[in-house]
Amino acid sequence: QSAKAATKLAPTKEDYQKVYNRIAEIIDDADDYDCTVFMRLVSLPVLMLFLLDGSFGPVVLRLAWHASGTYDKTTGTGGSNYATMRFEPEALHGANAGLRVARDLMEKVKKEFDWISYGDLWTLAGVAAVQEMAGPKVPWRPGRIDGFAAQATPDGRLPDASQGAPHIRDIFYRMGFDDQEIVALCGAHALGRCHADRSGFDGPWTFSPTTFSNDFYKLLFDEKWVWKKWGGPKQLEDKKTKSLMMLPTDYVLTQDKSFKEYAKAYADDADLFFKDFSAAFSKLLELGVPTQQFVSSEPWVMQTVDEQKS
Ligand code: CCH
Repeated sequence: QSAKAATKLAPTKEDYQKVYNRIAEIIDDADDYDCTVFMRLVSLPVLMLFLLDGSFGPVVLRLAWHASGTYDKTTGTGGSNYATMRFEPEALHGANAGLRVARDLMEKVKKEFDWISYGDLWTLAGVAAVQEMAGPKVPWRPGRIDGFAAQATPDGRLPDASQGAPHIRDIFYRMGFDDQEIVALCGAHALGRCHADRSGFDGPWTFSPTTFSNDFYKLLFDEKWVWKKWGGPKQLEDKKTKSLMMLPTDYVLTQDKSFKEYAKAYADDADLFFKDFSAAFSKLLELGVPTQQFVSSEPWVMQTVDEQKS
């Protein structure tokens, strides 16, 4: 009895690896998933979305980012600690449109591993999404606690894609990032796509939206980008195939002198991008978490599903 209670109090790295594995299963193998369980877990429209997007990885990664990117270093509020996106009105903030899909998927994991906090679960899911989609290892450690609705953050802390360099700097400097880290983080747009019914924007950034790569930067420089003629918000499309998109904030990475220098370096060197993305993303996921809450002094490196097979 007491040994069991002790395990419950202090889950080990192996326990978190089990959670990681379950997340990986859900984001990668939905088509292998027992359909009846799956249908109870998500609705038919969500299942359709999976089939369209090919993976839940990108939307789960976006959940981890939006749960963390509310941090304000001046007041010490926001960030991943309290998982306040569970509460309204934060859940309904425009920037979080569509993330219900990801939160509902994670709810299934939470039911199976009820000892994990939502903040740890969502950030670990971001790590699993990056690693399972062939990205770099992202050091991560648990320790976030569940908070209350009163700790939810005001609207407007996440970036607005229709704006320019001053806005991006305002938002990311507030979190404590510099230009290099901003550019590295935005490379996550190699993954996933915009959904007209969520953000108003439409389309993927790359031809391989379920594989982590530096293609986002390569395409930014290699393709000719023109404003898309359509009724939706201002976005760019590649002149050649018209099948890819860039947000105004993405395009700014090639226009602003300081951003451009880093974007070019990442277009030329995938290893450098992987290294810098890993460091910046790991930092992002810890924003707002008091150091003494972490269970380990050093972040852990979780194993991919493939590594565990060999
Ligand atoms: Fe992002 N992002 N993002 N983004 N994002 C969108 C989708 C994804 C901005 C705007 C948007 C980061 C930075 C920024 C992902 C990861 C990151 C969408 C479309 C918009 C709009 C949402 C939709 O319609 O579904 C802006 C603006 C910025 C910075 O200025 C950062 C940082 C990260 C992660 C580290 C991922 C992944 C997606 C794809 C989601 C999906 O469902 O496919």
